[in-house]
Parts: sequence; C-alpha cells; structure tokens
Amino acid sequence: MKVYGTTTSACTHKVLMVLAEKGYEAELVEVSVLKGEDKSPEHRARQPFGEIPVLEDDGFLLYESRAIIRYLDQRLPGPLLTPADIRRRGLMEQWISIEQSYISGPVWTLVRGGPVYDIIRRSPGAKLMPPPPDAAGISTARAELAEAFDVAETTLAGQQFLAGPEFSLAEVTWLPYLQYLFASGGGDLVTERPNMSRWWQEISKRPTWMKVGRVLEAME
Ligand SMILES: N[C@@H](CCC(=O)N[C@@H](CS)C(=O)NCC(=O)O)C(=O)O
Repeated sequence: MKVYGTTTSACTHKVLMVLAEKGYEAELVEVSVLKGEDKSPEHRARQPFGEIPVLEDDGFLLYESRAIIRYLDQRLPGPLLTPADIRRRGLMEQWISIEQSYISGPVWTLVRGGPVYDIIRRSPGAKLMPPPPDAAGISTARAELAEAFDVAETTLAGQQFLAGPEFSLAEVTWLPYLQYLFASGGGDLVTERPNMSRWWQEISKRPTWMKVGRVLEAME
C-alpha cells in the first residue's frame, strides 16, 4: 500500500494513525503542500481536488481522509477501531460528523492566525493559501469551538471516549485538529474543560499518536 501525503498534514495523520494502530507499514510517498506538489497534474490524476492524502491499495485509489480510515479499518487485520455495537457505531459516526462540521473549519481559522501559518506563508506554495484571519474571524472561530467543545465535555463526563468505552475512529479524526489547535495557541479551549482535558491527555499520549502526530515546525 502507498499513502500519498506528508507527515505533518492533519488529514494524512488520520491515515497514518489507523495504519499505526493496525501495526501495518505502508509506503509514504511525499506530496508536499508547501511546495504546491498537491496541485501538480500528476497528483490531480490521483486526487482531482488537488489535496492530500490519497491511498493506493494494489491499484485501487481512494481519497478523502475519512473514507480512507474507514476503508483501512475494515481492510486490515488488527484491532477494530469501529465499535461492534450498532448504537456505539452510530455515535462514532456522529462524532466524526461533528468534527467535520464544527471542529476542523474553526481550527484551521485559528491555525491561519498562529505560528504554523507563518511557516506556511514563507513556503513556495503560499500563493495557493488564503490570508490569515482578522481579530473578528479568530474570535468567531473560538466561539464556534467553545460551543462544540461544551457538547464533547458533557459526553466525556460520562464515558472514557467519544463513542463509549473504546478508542475509535472518532478520536482518530479529532486528534490531528486538536494537536494543531494546541500548536496555534488555542489549547486553553481544551484544558479549561476538565473532562476533555483528561481525554486529550490520554489520547495524545497514545504511543501510536506520539509516533505519527508531527506538527509542522519548519519548512521542509
Ligand atoms: N476533505 C479532504 C481534505 C484534505 C485536505 O484539506 N488536505 C490538506 C492537507 S491537511 C491539503 O491538501 N491542503 C492543500 C489545499 O487545500 O490546497 C480530506 O479529508 O482528505
């Protein structure tokens, strides 16, 4: 199997995390967003929207990180990251959808207002990126995250993980965005909520995540 992506990309992290949880080594083919390689005709032939990651499995191509992680969870042996119980599975899907609808967008607004974006804006691919947000944009993004995190806080008061007692694909989708939120000065939104904070401490110290969750610190 091949993963086209880069080790500091949040969307690639989700795929690398599932591979790590399964104990499976895939070949990582570097496609640098900072160099604009994701917009090359060669990459667009694999991913028509010009984004990473893409999975190649014996000639079969799949893109969209959340589709890839669901595929890998079923495709590979090893511990399942999807609960067997149909209701818990429904809850896992609910939390993945919450991430996609209310978390990743505002997190990226805050990333674009922080130090990681200074690195991105000095890169050859910078002209493809939107400008940083103004103060009003930052405050709206923080308020949106606060609202969603209050919902997660209530859930995590009564159970260990988002979908129940097991770590699942829901955590896999939240981890990269929370990691980038901390790297961009928004970690207080997590740490001021005791149950989210306890959960974050646990999932971010998971050995598989410590292996794959690398934040961009310099132009590569
Ligand atoms: N919905 C896509 C989003 C992929 C995405 O935004 N990838 C980022 C890296 S984390 C990227 O390729 N950015 C370049 C761009 O948007 O031009 C997925 O989940 O795979």
